[in-house]
Amino acid sequence: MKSFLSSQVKVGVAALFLAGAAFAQGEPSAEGAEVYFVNLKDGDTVTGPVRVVFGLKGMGVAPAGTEKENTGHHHLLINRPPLGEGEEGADELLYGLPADDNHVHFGGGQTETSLDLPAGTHTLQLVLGDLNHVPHASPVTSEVITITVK
Ligand SMILES: [Cu+2]
Repeated sequence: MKSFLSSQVKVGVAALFLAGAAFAQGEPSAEGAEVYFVNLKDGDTVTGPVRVVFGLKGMGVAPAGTEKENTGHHHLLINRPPLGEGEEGADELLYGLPADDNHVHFGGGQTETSLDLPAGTHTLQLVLGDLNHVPHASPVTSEVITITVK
């Protein structure tokens, strides 16, 4: 009997741990929220500099650090595997997006940008992040598009 109880306790602890891991993710997203490219689509060929306009439905844009439900700021993943995939994918979801050439933050609440991309093909994905730059739970992401710069 004693060992039965102790295994019940272990299951309880494991469940608590999993719940804790879930809390480490970003703020909740609004159901049905969508982020998308307004002026680009998969397969487009463009000339640089590349203007990229960010669209968002079902949530609002707010500068980084703003504590307000159902808001976030835009991030652009450039030449990266889709959010949550690849080597640092799990960390992106749990701890937030790094800031580097492949993860660009628009923490001021910007809704468009202009990119100086070299000629060739590039992938782009939009990801909404919460006040702490962590993707929402569930993440609000666009499709990954591939564009060619002439
Ligand atoms: Cu950010």
